[in-house]
Amino acid sequence: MRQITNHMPTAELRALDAAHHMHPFTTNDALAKKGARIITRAKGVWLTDSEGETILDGMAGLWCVNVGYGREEIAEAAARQIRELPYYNTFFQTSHVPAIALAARIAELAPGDLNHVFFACSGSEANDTNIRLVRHYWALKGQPDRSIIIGRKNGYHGSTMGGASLGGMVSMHEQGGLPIPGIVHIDQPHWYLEGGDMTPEDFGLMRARALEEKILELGADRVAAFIAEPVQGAGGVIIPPATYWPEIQRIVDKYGILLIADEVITGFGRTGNWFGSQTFGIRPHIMTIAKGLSSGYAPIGGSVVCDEVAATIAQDEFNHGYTYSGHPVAAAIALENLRILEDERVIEHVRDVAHPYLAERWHALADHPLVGETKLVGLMGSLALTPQKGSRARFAAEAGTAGYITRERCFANNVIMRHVYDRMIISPPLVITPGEIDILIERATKALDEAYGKLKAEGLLQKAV
Ligand code: PXG
Repeated sequence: MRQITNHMPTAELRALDAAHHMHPFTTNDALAKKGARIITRAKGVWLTDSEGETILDGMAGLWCVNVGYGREEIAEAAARQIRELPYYNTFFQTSHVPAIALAARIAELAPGDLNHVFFACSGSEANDTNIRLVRHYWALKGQPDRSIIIGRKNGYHGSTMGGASLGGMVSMHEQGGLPIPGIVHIDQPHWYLEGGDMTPEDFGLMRARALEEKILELGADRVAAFIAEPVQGAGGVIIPPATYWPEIQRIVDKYGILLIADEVITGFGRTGNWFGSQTFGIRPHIMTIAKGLSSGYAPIGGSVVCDEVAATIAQDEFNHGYTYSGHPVAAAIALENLRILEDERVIEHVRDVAHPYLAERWHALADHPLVGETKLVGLMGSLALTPQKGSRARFAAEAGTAGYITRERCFANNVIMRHVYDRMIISPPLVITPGEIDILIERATKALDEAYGKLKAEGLLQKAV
């Protein structure tokens, strides 16, 4: 077998990557011409690429590496578990210690009576589980017609048939025959782009009441559940107005529909509490978890289910599961990750140190000529790029043009900050220090300066009419 290693020339690795590796969410022909940036190792908040450049990872991988890269304790926990029991299933009346311990630990950490965990390998799979789980729940309650699930436009719940259907990404629905039947979407609480002349508070109430309107339109006895992210992540770090979640909670309570909080990004410290539901005062019946559960060190996710729903499901065989549900190595990794989060008081660090410091520096970017607003909760933040300050105007250029140019300047300046259309987003590892935040802001500012210069030179600072 041919050895392909970290020490090969970048060009060779790129050529092999282009020849054989199909990248997710990528125009692979264009990437093949340009060549992927090849990441070879990482430590803390720092990535190293095949050219030896060090890059500050402002996205914690893909919103997941909460404890930072290179944790020896997690490597040891994985190795120990592989030696002891690398795999066994939990289907046929068997169990194993890592799955038991992880489920029990999640039940301790999760709010309210969310005491039961159904394991999956990713957020997408967990949301597919949720679709089947809530529909089966209502069938067992003698209400099989309660099968419709309401999601939100520009929400993100994964990329499987079910996950992408729950999500409201138009570009995903356009491919592959989505959404699947029985899933509908309401408008999102995105005040900056859609709030018009309304105050954020009034707008938040209006967008929450869209749920009530949809329930009444469909008939409450046909609605199984509402699913939403406490803060939309992939949609652009859209933090809803303060009025939004209390009104949503009132509506789901009133009509007795299940509330699924998709905590795949907001879970495990990202918003300054263990879960985003705590930050926003939400009482979900089910939480979707993944990403920060293992800090990305292993693919694992799950549905955290409240007592009543779990008790109902328990009456019957639930014909659902994955070969790797509760995989022992992934579970051992997740347990060690949760131990680190607790023992090193990482969530307290977010709340008391990193968030306050980042908030000061992030919101100062609002003075930049290219920045229309800045938002931050815990350690997830966004800023809107603007062609005209003070106006909340969109760019005349195709949505995402300014964002892409800015992202390219970030990449060139060795800081990872993503763009969602013309919004820039960050979600750094939770262990980031004030000194590293200074470097993040320094590089982001330089990237914004360069992007502003380029947009100006190319006549792209025009607002849409
Ligand atoms: N729910 C939420 C809220 C997510 O953010 C998923 C479910 C799906 O998880 P898996 O593990 O199946 O990917 C996610 C994933 C992006 C981006 O571009 C975001 C995600 C995944 C890939 C890209 O911001 N979030």
